[in-house]
Amino acid sequence: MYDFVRKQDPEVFAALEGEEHRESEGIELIPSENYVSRAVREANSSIFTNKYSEGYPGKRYYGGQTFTDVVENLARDRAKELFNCKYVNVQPHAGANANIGLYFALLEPGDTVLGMDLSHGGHLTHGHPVTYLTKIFKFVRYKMKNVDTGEIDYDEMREVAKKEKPKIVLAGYSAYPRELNYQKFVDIAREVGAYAVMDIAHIAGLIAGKAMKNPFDFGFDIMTTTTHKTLRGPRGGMILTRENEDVAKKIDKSIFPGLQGGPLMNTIAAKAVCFGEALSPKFKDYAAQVLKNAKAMEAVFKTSGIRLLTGGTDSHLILADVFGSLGMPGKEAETLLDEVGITLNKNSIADDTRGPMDPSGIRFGPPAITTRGFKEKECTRVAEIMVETMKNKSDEKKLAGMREEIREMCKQFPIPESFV
Ligand code: DSN
Repeated sequence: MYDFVRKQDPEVFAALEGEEHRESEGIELIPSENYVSRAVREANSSIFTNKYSEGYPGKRYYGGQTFTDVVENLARDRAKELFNCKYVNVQPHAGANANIGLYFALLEPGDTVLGMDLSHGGHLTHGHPVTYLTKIFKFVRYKMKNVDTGEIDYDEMREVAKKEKPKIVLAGYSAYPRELNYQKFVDIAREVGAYAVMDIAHIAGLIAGKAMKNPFDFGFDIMTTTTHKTLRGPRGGMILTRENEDVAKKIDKSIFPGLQGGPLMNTIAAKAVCFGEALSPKFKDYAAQVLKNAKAMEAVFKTSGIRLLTGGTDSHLILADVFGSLGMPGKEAETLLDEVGITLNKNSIADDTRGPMDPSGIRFGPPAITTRGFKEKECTRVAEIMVETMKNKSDEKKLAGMREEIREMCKQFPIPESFV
């Protein structure tokens, strides 16, 4: 593999090889990461990277679009089938671009978005003060009513919506482990005349695989997403519109020419391949297994007395208060687990008293190891190793044993090349 890079650029080749080894010899638990198939990788590194294709199928600004139109139409048709909607824009380069493009499609400067409080699981692009978005739009918040059950305070959400008159009621999160009550979101949005939007980036694969509910079934108007998390596609974004053609047109204009230039046609080809895989029956098995594996990991942490935010998980994601339970800051846990071959991320927990670079929690989940073929038994063992590692941080011999066990598990479950 990488024959041409090897011959031409040994320094980049060394980094590529290093990453190949790192990914195959370690346990990947960052819940927003995954392994893509070789077919997705081939399409993503394909000849389409040569092509400019500003515009949309049938309406491009440059010639030579016979094959770009084919792949973009395939990606669009498959995405619509997967998520059961009428319109889709597959051009956003990232989830952030999808959200930013959407705001500019639907809002005027000064308009308001009602979204999840960032310390309770929301995302930077849902209006974190460090983003430029807050210079243009107003972001107001709802929170969990009870951080130990994850119940959202829908009464507060309704009150804030009535007072602030948002144009978008935004659901979605990057660090919240529970299924939402979509009907309540839609009802509140309708009551105040707002669009109901869900950022499904984390759970897109679980919705596509029918393991979690589809917000469109409850009347959500728009969904934004990334394509590389549980959906197991190339790094990129997408905006889906349930049925409103006017809105879909505004979104298309907003993404191009409003926000982006030439679409990444190689990535769009890879999105088409990924969506084809997600339509296959095996994808449903994968999505269902992700949830079972997360439950197996949840059980180990609960038995070990480690506090889980929201009390557990309904999805692929677990947030553990390791500082509160073990006196170990999230950063230390991240580094320690990395040393035994387990990659996850430190994460703020709701109302964290520690700072974001050294927070109280860790966030982890099984999407990538599920792709690798791990079932409940292996996930239980991985969670046990995590807990044992954190509880025996100074026992070098024990830690070396854990590292060896992780290496062996990875050998037994090589990263698959194909999922269909
Ligand atoms: N960085 C992503 C995540 O890990 O959740 C969100 O953008």
